[in-house]
Amino acid sequence: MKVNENKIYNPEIECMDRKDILDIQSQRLKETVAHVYKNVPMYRQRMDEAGVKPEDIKSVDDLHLLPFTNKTDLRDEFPYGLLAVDKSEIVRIQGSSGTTGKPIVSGYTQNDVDVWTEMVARSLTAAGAGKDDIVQVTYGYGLFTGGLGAHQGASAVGAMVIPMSSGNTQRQLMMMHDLGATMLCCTPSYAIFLGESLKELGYDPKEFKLKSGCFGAEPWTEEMREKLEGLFDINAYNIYGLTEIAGPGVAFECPSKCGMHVNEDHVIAEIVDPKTGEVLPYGETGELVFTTITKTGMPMIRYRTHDICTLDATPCSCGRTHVRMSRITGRTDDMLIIRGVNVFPSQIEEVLLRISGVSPHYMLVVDRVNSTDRLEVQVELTDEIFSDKVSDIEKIQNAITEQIKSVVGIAAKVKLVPPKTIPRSEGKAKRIIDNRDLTK
Ligand code: DLL
Repeated sequence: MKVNENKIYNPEIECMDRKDILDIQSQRLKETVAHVYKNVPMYRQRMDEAGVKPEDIKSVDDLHLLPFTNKTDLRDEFPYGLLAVDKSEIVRIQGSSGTTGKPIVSGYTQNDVDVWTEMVARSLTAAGAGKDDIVQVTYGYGLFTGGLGAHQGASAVGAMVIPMSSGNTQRQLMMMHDLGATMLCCTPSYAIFLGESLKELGYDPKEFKLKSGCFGAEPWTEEMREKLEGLFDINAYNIYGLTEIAGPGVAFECPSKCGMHVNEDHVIAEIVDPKTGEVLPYGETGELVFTTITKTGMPMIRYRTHDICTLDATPCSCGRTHVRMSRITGRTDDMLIIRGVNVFPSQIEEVLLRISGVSPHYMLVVDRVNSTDRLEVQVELTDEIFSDKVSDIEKIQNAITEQIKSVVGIAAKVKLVPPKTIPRSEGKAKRIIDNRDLTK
């Protein structure tokens, strides 16, 4: 594996004394709270209901007084209700799939794009990128933050960017080989697929110049890291983020590979008990909650990510002082991430309700085959259709497959099953069988 010499993009900030980080956070938190209270009706109303005024927030220690924000708030206020500035100040919209057909969107001012770019630049630098590097961006470009986010960060470090976007494995490998890409940015599962396709397509791994990769947008494991590092002879780093907060780069791994440093001068991370909302001490497992403290367009106050992890503020051997978050080990809601795409069972349900001949009883079965996620949607036929011609049933199958592709954005295998064969549950319906092991 190639050596990574631990370059730091912004050492003054990234290696700052923890006391100074907390001072910066306190100052910026106060400004952000005043900004949203003045400009966003939802935040003002929530704070009024909770009996908290902006003046009550004197430091990070008072953060817990503020009410939480949820994905449903973004949906309810879609698309512009949470903007804290005039729409004319917004220079970009990015999004991800929401709990219904509507995406979750976030508006960015130029300041927000710049802050996000700096976060990704820090991440790519930690993974070894610099001016001499050639960064192949294989995250999707578009509303999804992966492509443009990685692109901006790579440009900021002065690297040469190959803006491939996702898909077309043969072409990805050809460009990587011919242009001599030194860094790959994509989902870990697709990276493994690329690595495995390499030999099948007759390439010799030694002919590639790749030295590292920044992989994220979906949960992955140490086992997958080992596999990736072996396939390409690279260092594989984890990068985390979410649209609501910025995109990739909210947290990133350094060469020590022991947790992801959260960019604490831009966001405050907390871990809370998912049931009670009580703040938990560092080291305990719970739900990750973020508050943005430099975002101006659509600031997020105590945003519940639903991602489960731990935080660690002990010193890191790389010299960076920002708190580290562990790998994501699960979700507190029913969101699945399949090949980097966020999928909610309610989206599938929405599709099924529109198609006649099928019942609303379904099961999502997720497997990881050769490191690639596969989704099978089992759907019950109604009694009336079950006795119909095979060609009619095929039509239904195709319609569901197409609709899932268009609404959810991923290809799923649809399996139609006879009436009353999907187990009924007495309480909350069990809709997901996830056979992937994300704990290792
Ligand atoms: O996935 C942003 C991103 C792009 C991150 C490229 C890293 C690389 P969303 O589409 O809004 O944004 O999905 C956010 O994805 O709440 C996590 O559940 C999951 N996620 C993102 N990164 C990781 C990671 C992008 N490294 C949701 N490990 C988050 C585990 C991740 N889960």
